[in-house]
Amino acid sequence: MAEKKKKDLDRNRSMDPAVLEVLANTEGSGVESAYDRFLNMQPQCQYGNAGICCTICIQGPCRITKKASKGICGAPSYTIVARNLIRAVLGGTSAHSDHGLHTTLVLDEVAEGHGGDYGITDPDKLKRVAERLDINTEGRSDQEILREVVDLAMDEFGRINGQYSIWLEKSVIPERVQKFMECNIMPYSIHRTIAESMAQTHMGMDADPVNLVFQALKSALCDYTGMHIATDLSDVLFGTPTPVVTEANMGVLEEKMVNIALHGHNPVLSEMVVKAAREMQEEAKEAGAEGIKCMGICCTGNEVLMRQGVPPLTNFMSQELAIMTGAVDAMVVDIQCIMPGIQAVAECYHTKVITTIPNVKIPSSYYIDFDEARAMEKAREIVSVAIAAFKERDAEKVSIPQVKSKVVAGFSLEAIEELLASVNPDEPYKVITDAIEQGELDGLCLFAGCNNLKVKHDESHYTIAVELAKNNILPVATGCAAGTYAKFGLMNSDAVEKYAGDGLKAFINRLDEANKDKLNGEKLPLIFHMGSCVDNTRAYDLMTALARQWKVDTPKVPYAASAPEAMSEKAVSIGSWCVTLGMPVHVGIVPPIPGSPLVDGIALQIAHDVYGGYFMWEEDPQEASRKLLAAIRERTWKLKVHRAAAEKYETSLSPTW
Ligand code: NFS
Ligand code: SF4
Repeated sequence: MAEKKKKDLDRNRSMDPAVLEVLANTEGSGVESAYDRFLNMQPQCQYGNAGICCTICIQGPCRITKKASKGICGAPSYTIVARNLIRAVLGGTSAHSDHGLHTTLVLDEVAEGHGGDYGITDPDKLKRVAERLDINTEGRSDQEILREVVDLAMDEFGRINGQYSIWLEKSVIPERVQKFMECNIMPYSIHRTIAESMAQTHMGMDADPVNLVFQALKSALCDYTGMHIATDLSDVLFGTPTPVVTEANMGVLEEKMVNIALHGHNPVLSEMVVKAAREMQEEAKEAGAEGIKCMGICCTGNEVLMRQGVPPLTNFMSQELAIMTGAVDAMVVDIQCIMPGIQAVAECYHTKVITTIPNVKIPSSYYIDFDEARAMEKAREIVSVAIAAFKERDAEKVSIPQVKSKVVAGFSLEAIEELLASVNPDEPYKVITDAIEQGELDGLCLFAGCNNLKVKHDESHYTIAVELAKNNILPVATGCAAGTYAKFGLMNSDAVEKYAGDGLKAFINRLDEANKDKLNGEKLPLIFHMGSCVDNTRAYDLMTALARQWKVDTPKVPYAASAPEAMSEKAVSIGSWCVTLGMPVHVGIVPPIPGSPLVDGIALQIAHDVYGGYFMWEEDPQEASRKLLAAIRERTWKLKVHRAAAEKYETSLSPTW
């Protein structure tokens, strides 16, 4: 049998031993997960895969074939691919900015004095955000500052024209804003851009692929803005993350406790459930449990890990398998990346799936409308359902894989800055730029994104990060990529010993040494967990900080991004703004673009000429590591050459490379 065929038939498509154990335990039980459905779905449609299937009007679907080189309306492949691409970006932009809007609206209530159980947890962050946005903080109360910050945030969604996005302008370096203005992709606001982009892709509207791609990038900048608002305001509401220590993977499930899995993305709900669970330990004991344990899946898991030290249970691909351990009493979900399949799996066990948001319901699930005005009351109701479910648990069906690893997480940009400031209080980021100039580090890489069974679950995340760490690239991670590293023990100091190249090891050891009184005896991890997917903005802020330190535009900073197992529309929009903001971006699943060599060429090459960032598609993790290393090292090399020349001739850095 051809190698590919064998791979396609393998149900055990994961590198995670806990996942393999659950799959083995449930083999033949009839409980179906994504690992089975993926096989049922083969072979997948190659037209869709290449992006050349159009369903934008109901004359379609139109597929580009040898016989039919254009859609019925005459749209060629480049129009179809570009329109599909922009719609994927809009899916991501809408999802992220709706999340940001939700956070904004909660803070709007706080600003009006009706926050209920919500309040300003981090007034210092509020001031930092306000100052960044040029909002006066002198002599004003937190409440007054918050009012103005929230008003501006609301404006970022609804502004019609006359003023370009302020949140975007103030979060990136001026050179980038100038670039966006020159290319006419600087947005007024999120909602306006989403509407104009949807209009642009209606049947019989824009057919020009370049115009469409530029509009996709403008939409992606709105994605960035919505995410930045979400991160900034979540920090104000719940605190800016600082280092925390816990464990990850299915071994965190406790046989004798009420296990609540928090799944989704928005901390507005999960923070409250964590709080309620802490308060309701007695109720759980009355029900015969030893207590209540919360644990996270996907990005709501990352949010409560970063701020509350809640252990990550698993990442996207294996969300159903968590239930198949028989030990999850309730899976509480908010928004995004929630497989509808969890309900059918839960019905084979005692697990209650609790949906909580009006636009995220799953038939037959338990729905508790999470009304923010009564947040704690609702959170307690949710925890009560979990406690009641615990009593129904079937001990025969419980089988918890004893697999877990220690995790040190909580690296917001502020937390990283503090670590660096222990070495250089005046210029913290110089600690990184010096390490790169002196050859200790070769650069940085952000690992982000989802899981996707088109490659083996977790394998690409793992392989590429380890390979880059060996080659002295400082790794940071978010989202389900971070989930992989947490599960596999790459987010603790043992991994530094095992995998870091000599330079990276020396760098981390120096930070450890300078911070030894601050980390409660802990040591720093190999990979720095910067948070959920909206927190990719934290990772980009790090790039901005390095660009400011070097006084160069971001495309000159040796910092790449990689989404080895990308899956969602959100990953498409994040990848697009990373490119627009100047990063080389590796994607390990080829997105539906190559059906138009023209659009593919824009993504892979032309983008580089215009924005400095560009995409690289590469499924093979070893090959991807080589490409990422080459992309980062090229920048490091150029930067060094130009800095040496500027020093020698006593001139400023040439802006033209
Ligand atoms: Ni990002 Fe986080 Fe995970 Fe992918 Fe989904 S949870 S927001 S989209 S699957 S990383
Ligand atoms: Fe076909 Fe054109 Fe309609 Fe798309 S918009 S489905 S290509 S006729």
